[in-house]
Amino acid sequence: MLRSVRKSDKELYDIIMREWGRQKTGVEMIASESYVPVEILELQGSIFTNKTMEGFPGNRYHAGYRHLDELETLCIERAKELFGADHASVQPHSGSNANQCVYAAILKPGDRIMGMRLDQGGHLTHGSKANFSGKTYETMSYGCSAETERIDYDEVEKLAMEFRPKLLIAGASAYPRFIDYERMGSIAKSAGAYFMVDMAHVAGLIAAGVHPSPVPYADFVTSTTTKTLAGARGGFVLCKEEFAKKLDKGTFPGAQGSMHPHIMAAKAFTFKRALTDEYRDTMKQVVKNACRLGEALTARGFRLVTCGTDNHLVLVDVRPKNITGLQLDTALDYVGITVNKNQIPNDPQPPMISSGVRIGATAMTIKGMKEAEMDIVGGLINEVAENAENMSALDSIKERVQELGSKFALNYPDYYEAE
Ligand code: DSN
Repeated sequence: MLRSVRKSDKELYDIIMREWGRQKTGVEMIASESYVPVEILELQGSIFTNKTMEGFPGNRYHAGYRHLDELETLCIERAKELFGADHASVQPHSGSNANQCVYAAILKPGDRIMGMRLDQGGHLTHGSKANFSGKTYETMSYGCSAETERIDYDEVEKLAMEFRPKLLIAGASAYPRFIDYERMGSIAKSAGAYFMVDMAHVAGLIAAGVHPSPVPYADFVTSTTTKTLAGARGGFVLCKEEFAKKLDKGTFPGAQGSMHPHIMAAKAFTFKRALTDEYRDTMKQVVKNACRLGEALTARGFRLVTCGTDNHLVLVDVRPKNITGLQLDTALDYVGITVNKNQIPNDPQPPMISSGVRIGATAMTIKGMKEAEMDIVGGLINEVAENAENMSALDSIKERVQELGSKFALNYPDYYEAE
């Protein structure tokens, strides 16, 4: 793989090889990242890249659709089987696009939507003023209780009954706890709203049965196939049968044009693989590892938002170490541990500085780390936090991170190595 690029565009080839070096032995702990199996890399580069197509199986706008119809039908069936859904749209290019497809299906500009506040763990596309969702729709946001740092469902209910959104959205990018989808669904019903769950972060945990599923309660469920699903870089939407036609229309021509069939093939592989025992065991280990990492950090004086986690990530208040999220994220990146700065609920710092970091266990669990390594990583993170401006200490920690990362190196047999 990449043999041709190496010959025809060395500059580009070299960038990819430098990134390969970083990924191969780095300690990757960004909560939205994972490592895909080599089949995903192959499928995303397949000859389906060449095909342009609009419409849906059996109803296309371009000729030459017979094999693409087979592919899309297979992908839809696999998504439905994995999540127990009535209907699936597998054309969305990303999680943001998946949300846009739902909005296009059921909303008009100016309609009201209500989602979780970005600075409390929500997502840009759930109504942030910086995003199309906050510019196109009238928005109201809910957040977490100041005391428990968990979603304040009573407040959600009060706000929803006052604001009467047309769409209530659950789902988050930086929330370490289960979300009560049943309660949110019943609030949406009382308020006369559609109910959408953006499960992008936890979709793999849901597929593996280690996290409650929103499918029985939500009218629409959106997701990426990356993150904990650890597959294609794309999106999809599930819905109840009664909304199938609306969703398809919202996807095309509502929000998107032609599809990306090469990515659709990789999505189909992602859904099949998520049914295997090996994948389920990995997801179980992801949650165990996130819990152990949280314990390791707490034991060393960090404070965890909500005091722990139910899923693949911990949200860490770094103020007990007298540093900011930005300082810790930068120092960790220097030693080879990749996380992201993240605001914590009611954060006094702006987003680009933040009082916290978000740390995910998915990628390193896929590389084979278990609880014992989470203890080691917790210790290394603490050493970095306590020596964030001491370059000689950071250089020595970097050597130990490289040694640890090398023991869990990424392995794509006959892929890059075969050059
Ligand atoms: N939503 C962003 C994140 O969680 O990192 C990107 O997927």
